[in-house]
Amino acid sequence: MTGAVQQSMANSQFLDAVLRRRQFITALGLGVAAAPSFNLLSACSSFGTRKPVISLGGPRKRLSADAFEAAPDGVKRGVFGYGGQLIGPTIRVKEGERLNLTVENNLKVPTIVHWHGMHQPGTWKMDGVEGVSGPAIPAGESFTYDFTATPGGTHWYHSHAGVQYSDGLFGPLIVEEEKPIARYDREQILLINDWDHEWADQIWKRLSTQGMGPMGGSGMGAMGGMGGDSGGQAKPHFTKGLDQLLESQWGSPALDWGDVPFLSGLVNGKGRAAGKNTPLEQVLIRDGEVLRLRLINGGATYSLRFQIDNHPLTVIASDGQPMKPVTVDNLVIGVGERYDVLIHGKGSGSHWIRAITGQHKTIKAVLRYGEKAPIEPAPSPETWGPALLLPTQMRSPKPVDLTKGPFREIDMLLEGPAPVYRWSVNGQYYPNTTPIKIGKNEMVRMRLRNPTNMEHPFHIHGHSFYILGGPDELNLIDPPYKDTVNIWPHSDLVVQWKASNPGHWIFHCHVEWHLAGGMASLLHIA
Ligand SMILES: [Cu+2]
Repeated sequence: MTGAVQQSMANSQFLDAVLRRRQFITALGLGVAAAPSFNLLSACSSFGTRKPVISLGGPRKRLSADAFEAAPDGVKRGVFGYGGQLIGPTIRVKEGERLNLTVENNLKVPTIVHWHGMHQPGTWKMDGVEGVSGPAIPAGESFTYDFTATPGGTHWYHSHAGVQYSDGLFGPLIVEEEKPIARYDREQILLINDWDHEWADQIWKRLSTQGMGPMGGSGMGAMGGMGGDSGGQAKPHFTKGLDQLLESQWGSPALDWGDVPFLSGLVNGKGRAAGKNTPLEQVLIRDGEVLRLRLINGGATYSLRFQIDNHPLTVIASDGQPMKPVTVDNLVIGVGERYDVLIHGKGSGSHWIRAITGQHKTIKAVLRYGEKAPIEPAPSPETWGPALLLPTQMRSPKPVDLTKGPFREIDMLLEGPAPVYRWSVNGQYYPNTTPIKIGKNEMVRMRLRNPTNMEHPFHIHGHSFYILGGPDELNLIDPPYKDTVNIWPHSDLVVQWKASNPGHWIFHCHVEWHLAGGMASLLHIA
C-alpha cells in the first residue's frame, strides 16, 4: 500500500460509510473512488460540542449518538456510542407499548438506528436501515422513531449505516413479555461483542481494497477463487444433518473463522486486551437464586461459543421467541442472535464466563457468589461441557402447522468472496440488487444455500422465520421461530415465513464486512 493510499484511507474513514454506495459502483470499474478531503483528527479529537443525552424514562425518550475516546479493554481509541457511553444504555419497554425515541445525531457523519428484532408492524419506515427504510439522520440533526414494541424478549438496537455499529453504536433493547415466559429471581443482560482497535471504516477500507490480510482467517483459501465468478461453488452442498454440521465444523481449522483478526472482546462494554489488566464484567449471584441471562452477540465478525463453568444453561427463548426449554452446557451464538437462558445459583466462589471464537480466542467475564468471592477464579484450562445446544434441540413450545401451501419458493445462493472482498446473493451485490417482490401474506419457503467457507448469520427485518432445517430433515411440526440464523459453511438451510408485514425490508448477513461487501437482498412486500 502506498503512502498516498494510506493517507487517503485515514482522511476518508468517516465519510466512507456515507460514500460507500457510490464507491461500490465506482469500484466495480475504476477501483477505489477518490477519497474526499476530510480531516480525521478534527473529527476524532474535538468530538463535537454537544453533550451526550440519555433520557429514557418518560413516554418521549431521547438518546444521542456521540463520538468520544474510550479504552474498554485497556487500549484507548476513538469510538462511537449512544448517550456518550460504551455500550449504549439499555432501553426497556413493555410488549405492545409505543416506543417514541428521538435520536440526536452528535456525530459528524450521518447515522441511523435499527431496532434489531422489532417487527415494526405497519411502520417499516421506522426500521432504520440507511437507504432502505429511509435516509440516514444528517450530522447535527435528529429523528424521532415511533413504533409498537413487539415481539417481547431480548433484542438490541444498533446503527445500520455503513460499518458504524462495530465502533460502539449498539445497546440492549429489552421488551418485557406480556405473559412471563419463565420464573426467575433476577435478570442480567450479557451483551458480548468482538472488539477492534481501529475504526471499522479503516478495516473495511483495507478489506475492500486488499482483501483479507495475512492474519485474517485462512485468507489464501478464501481468495483462491480470485478471477473466477465462484460459479464452480454453486452446487448443492448439503451433505450432513445440521447437528453434525455444527459439531464437526465449529472450530474446524479448514474453515474461515472471521476475516478480521480477533483482537479482543467485550462483555457489557468491559474486556481485556492482551497484556492489559482491565476489570472484567462481574455477574453477582446468590446460592439458590435463579438468574435469567439475556445473551446478545452484538459483534461484527465472530460467532461465539458461550459457557459458564459449572453452571448448566437452560435455554428458554431465542430472538424474542420462547423455546421448549432445554438444558445444555454451552451454546453457539451467531452475530445478531439472542438467547435467554436460566442459571441456578448453586455453590460458591467465582466461575469463568467464557465466550470463544471458532479459533478459541476468548472473551471472559466472571460469575461471583457475592462480594467476598474472589474477583476472578484462578486461571484454568478451558474445559467445555459435552452438551452443546444442537439445532434440532431448538423447538417451538407449541406445534405449528407449516404444511399448508401454496408456497412461494425462493432460492438464495450466497457466494464470495469475489475480488475485492465482495459477497453476493444470487449473483447480485447489495445495494445494486433487484428487490424480490412478494405478495402480502404469501407463504414463503426460502432455501439458503451456502457453498462458501464461512458462516453467514442471516437476519430478516420485519418478520421472524421458522427454521425448518436442512432440505432433507425439515421440521414441519415445532421448528424454532427466530429472526437470525447462522448458515453453516457448505450447507443449505430452509426457512419458512409469512410475508405478513408490507414494506421494504432488508434480508442480510450480519457479519458487518459481508454486508458491506454486498451480501444482502431486498424484500418488497405489498
Ligand atoms: Cu456472511
